[in-house]
Amino acid sequence: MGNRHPRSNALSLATALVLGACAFAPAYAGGKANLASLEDGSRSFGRFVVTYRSGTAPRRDAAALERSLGNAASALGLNTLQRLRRTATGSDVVVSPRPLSRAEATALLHTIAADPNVESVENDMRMVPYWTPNDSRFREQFGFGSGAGGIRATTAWDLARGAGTVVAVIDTGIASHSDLNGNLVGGYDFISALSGAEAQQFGAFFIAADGNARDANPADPGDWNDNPNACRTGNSSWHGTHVAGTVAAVTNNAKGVAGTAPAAKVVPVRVLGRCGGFSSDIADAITWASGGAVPGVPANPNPADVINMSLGGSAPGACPQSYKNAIVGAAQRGSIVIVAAGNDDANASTAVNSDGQPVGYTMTNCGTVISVGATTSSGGRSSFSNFGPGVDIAAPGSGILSTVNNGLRGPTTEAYKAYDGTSMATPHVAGVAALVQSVARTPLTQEQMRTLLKNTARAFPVSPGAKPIGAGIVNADAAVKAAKAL
Ligand SMILES: [Ca+2]
Ligand SMILES: [Ca+2]
Ligand SMILES: [Ca+2]
Repeated sequence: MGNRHPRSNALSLATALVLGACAFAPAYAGGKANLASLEDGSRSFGRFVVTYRSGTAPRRDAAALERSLGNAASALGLNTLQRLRRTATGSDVVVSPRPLSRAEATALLHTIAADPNVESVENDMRMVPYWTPNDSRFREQFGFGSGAGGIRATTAWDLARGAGTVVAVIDTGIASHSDLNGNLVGGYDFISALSGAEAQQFGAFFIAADGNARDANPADPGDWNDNPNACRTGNSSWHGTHVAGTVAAVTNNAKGVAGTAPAAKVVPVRVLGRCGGFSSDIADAITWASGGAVPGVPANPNPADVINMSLGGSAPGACPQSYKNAIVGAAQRGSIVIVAAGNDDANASTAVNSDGQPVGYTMTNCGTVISVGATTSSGGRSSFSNFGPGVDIAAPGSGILSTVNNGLRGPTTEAYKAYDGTSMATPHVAGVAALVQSVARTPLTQEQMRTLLKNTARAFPVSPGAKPIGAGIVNADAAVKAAKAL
């Protein structure tokens, strides 16, 4: 909304220049009184900027100026108009003795403009900041800004911040973080117990790592692995905490990072543990997150407007039927399902599996999902990002700062770290979808959301060339404006 202000100022300046050039033009009050300057969102008016023609008495002489202002004031029944100061460019800032209504201010502008010595007069317009949160590390979050790689969230936040929406983050669970906890609600841990044979091989709670099966506590106990026979070894990732922070870190708290949808709530749903997680658990999590019934699990009291899945197969593979069914059900219940395209620099739709079949990557190949590729701070494709016709849209995924934990194994102290991945791109789009739903008169369906996000996407500043990653970079500002216009 603030965009309009500099433009109308530019127009009034142009008008003033034209009038200044036509020194012998007849007095034309309508043109000299900048009535558009009253459109600054104010309910009352009290400060005006008058510019007297160069060389005229009021421009030269304080007493003449006082007379000119005094005449205008008395014509409107005001005691006086006081000059506050002269600006660097020779205009005078004047104040009325009391707040004026729009009609009174309009009359005042006309009256002052009727003085042939006056070149222009306008309301001293109030500019507003494009809301930029005060989070201490916000300036490191290029992904939210208006630069080449940014999603234009800072301008979108003037119109929508996601209030009233819920984003389910189906991931590794959540670590306590003071820059995130305030935006978390509910949650569940869907990692089920291993079978007897599996438990014998890896230990009963190998994947879960929290000492039990499914439970109501989605806390992330860490997903470190030091068993090379099980999967790749490594320290805990705190992946779900990072993703959740990008969706809705506590924002404008003078601390840490901002989130894409600062007023949205995140439901953490734990499905990934040590060495990942099973599709059967993830399918149940999708159903539950969207408000569907899962046997043995209490209903989700916070059904998701948007489901973020920054996860997928580690190699090409056909979409499991359990996913397809769960995703169709989620869409029917009104949840927008947004997934990561994957990080293998491969075609997410046609990459071949070990049998040579062109199956692509799960989740992109799961039908109605909105699949997200990753871009860098300059708006080019992240070198790792999967691509292809199944990728709908892109978002920042290289060097994304968000909330994590310092623990190499279990959780210790909270931290912020920059991660790379389509996992980091996806929550930018999920957050934008939450912004959209928060202002839409009627919540968009999955297909309506896909269409809106693609139609409003920003053209890639750097072409992804032969490795397409969708319609463009998600544009929060344009998406929100389009949603409000529906
Ligand atoms: Ca558990
Ligand atoms: Ca648990
Ligand atoms: Ca913050």
